[in-house]
Amino acid sequence: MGVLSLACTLPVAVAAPLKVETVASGLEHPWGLAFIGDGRMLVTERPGRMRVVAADGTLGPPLAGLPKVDAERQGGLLDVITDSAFARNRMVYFCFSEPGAGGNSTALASARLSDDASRLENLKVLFSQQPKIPSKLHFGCRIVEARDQTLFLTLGDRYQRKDDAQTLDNHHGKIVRLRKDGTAPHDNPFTTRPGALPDIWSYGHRNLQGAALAPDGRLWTHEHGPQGGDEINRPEAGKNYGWPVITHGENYGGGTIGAGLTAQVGMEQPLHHWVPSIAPSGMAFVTSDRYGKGWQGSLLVGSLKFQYVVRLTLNGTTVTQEEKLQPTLGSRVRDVRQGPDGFIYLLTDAPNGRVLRLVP
Ligand SMILES: [Ca+2]
Repeated sequence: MGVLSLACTLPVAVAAPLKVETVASGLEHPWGLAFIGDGRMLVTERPGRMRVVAADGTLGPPLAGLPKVDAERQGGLLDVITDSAFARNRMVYFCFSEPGAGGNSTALASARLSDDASRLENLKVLFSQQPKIPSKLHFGCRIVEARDQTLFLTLGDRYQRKDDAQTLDNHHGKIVRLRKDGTAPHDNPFTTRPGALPDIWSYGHRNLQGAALAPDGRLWTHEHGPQGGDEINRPEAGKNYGWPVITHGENYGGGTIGAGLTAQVGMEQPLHHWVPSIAPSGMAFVTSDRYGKGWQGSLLVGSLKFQYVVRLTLNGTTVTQEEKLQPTLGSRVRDVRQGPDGFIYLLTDAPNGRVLRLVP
């Protein structure tokens, strides 16, 4: 299989041949995928549905008990994860664009999957991004459970409010860290700063549609740049990731953003960036041995724009090699997950979206 490196400064990798299996189809713009045991998975569909997909690919009916979502453009029902103790408590967390006074914003909810897996019970909205504004763009919306059982939620800048990403009195362009009841942990970085929202973990982000916990337990994310400048970051407590003051991208159609800076004191550089943009969505670390030793510890990132998956080889926080796994999958990649069986699963973003499995 021919494989090209995207960044000419990195070595070109040779990918092992991969077979792409279709596990399920008929999903309308699926966005998030979570495994619930016995080969079954929960899949969200952006218009506002969540279903159980059986191991053989059979789609269950839409689950009852979901909240109303504002499903226009990029908004709708987005990510879903299971609780680390799902086998015991059947709890799930999901995020969505929540309608309300002023427009909409990203919200995080918890619920229990009923014993017969037909509905969500005891729905609680744990968190709503503030403020709500009339925008159909940049919801962010990936959820990661950390090892201390707090939840990270990524929040987009909502496009027209990008300058908000630099101030701490709002949730635009932020990552927040929450307890499972929605409250802010006392050891969050800004809990004692006057005027700052206590749930903020990091700021200066644009639109984060990928987040994953590394094998060492650290949070990694990626975010869409404007035109060019998609980034990989390892967001740390209280740090400023620069948007929109610094970026390796430019305005759509050309022209600098702000002063056109790519670096500034007090702002973090990305660990990796892409020019041109790949439009990243979905992210997973490979920990299984299904793909051989060379893949273990790699970071996989889906590309909406180029319809492939990128595998990044890491040495600590340094990206040492980049390869694209499939020349093209024929569809935009929305989510990337490693299943409990060790295989990599993808969601494709399409009116007839699919669950795919990569098999060596
Ligand atoms: Ca940045």
